[in-house]
Amino acid sequence: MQRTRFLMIGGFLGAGKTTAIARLAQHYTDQGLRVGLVTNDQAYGLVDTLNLRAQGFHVGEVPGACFCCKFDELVDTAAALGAERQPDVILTEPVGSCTDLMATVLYPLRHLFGDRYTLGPLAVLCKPEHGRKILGGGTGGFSPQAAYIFLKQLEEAQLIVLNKIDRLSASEQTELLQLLSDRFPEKQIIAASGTTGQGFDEVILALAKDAAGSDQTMEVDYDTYAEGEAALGWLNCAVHLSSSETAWSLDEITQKSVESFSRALIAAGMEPGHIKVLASDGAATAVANWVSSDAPVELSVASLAEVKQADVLVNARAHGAPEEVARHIQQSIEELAERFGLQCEISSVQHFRPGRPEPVHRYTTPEG
Ligand SMILES: Nc1nc2c(ncn2[C@@H]2O[C@H](COP(=O)(O)OP(=O)(O)O)[C@@H](O)[C@H]2O)c(=O)[nH]1
Ligand SMILES: [Mg+2]
Repeated sequence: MQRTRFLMIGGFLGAGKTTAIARLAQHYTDQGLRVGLVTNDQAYGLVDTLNLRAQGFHVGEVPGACFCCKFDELVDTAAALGAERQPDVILTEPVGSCTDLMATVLYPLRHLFGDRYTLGPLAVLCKPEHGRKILGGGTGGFSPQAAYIFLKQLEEAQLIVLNKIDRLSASEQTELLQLLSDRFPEKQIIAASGTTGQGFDEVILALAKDAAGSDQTMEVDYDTYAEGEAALGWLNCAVHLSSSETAWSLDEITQKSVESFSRALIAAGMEPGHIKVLASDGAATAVANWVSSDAPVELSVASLAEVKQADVLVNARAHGAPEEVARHIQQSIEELAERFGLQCEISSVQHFRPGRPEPVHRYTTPEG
């Protein structure tokens, strides 16, 4: 049996993983390969899954906890992608607050399911918005424990991709590359943009190589890791917006909703990891994102649709208490709806701090 290439693209919340995975999936599809994707999050009702499916990809999801805590579900979800025909490539996106993926997912996968999968190098995207501050010795507006996770993700990478270079000046790019190579002198580092495709030829070449071997897995202080995750508030909810008379721009409302969240969270001093909203009337889809207090809100998928109703999915991860994240976001969406004369029904609200990671497997060497 031909084995499936298993690739994992990690990186912090909002680093550009979903965008990069969509680009890579399109590349492999254009090569005539069959591609499957797996998304992952601590919550249920994932913007990423719907976003990638709306782009026509074959997507499975592992919601409710990180891959390491749901290893068996990851294996089952990857297998289910091959129910009709085995994929040539599976691209996986771990939740952006997760680290220690070599020891808890990739080594166990190779050891236990090496007959099914060949592993590419673990690629980790460096998010420039927080990278400059955290690599420079700060915490980027997060707790020191959350900054610890950011750095551990890069430390275990077999390939580092400095992402979003299209929005960096030449001097910012040079500074970030220097900070990365000073800290990780042994690693391959590629400057790229998931949006424009710059640098992706090099990323694709690197992903085609075998994963570099190492004798030991990275040391991780699980108390610090757990505190870092618990310092983040998670909010997912579904909202139905409707109007009885006039149609409205789905893109404008999607963008404005994230802008209103950003104003509320900035006023409350809560740094965003990633705030994302996907809105759909069933036919057209719009997605807007906000990834850092000093970055603008972006409409990453435009629908160009005028609608009278839409289902809106909100996934918010920010530094602070989950009840506060939930309160600010619910209040903002209600105010926005009122301002635009829309009816607003909020449902499926979940808010929580991620629990302590309890990996199913943790290998201390590649073999066990
Ligand atoms: N300018 C720019 N924006 C990007 C790039 N990659 C992702 N983004 C934006 O960053 C935000 C978060 O991207 P996403 O792929 O959802 O990040 P994830 O949380 O790591 O999956 C979205 O607004 C994307 O459009 C990039 O290379 N350049
Ligand atoms: Mg994502």
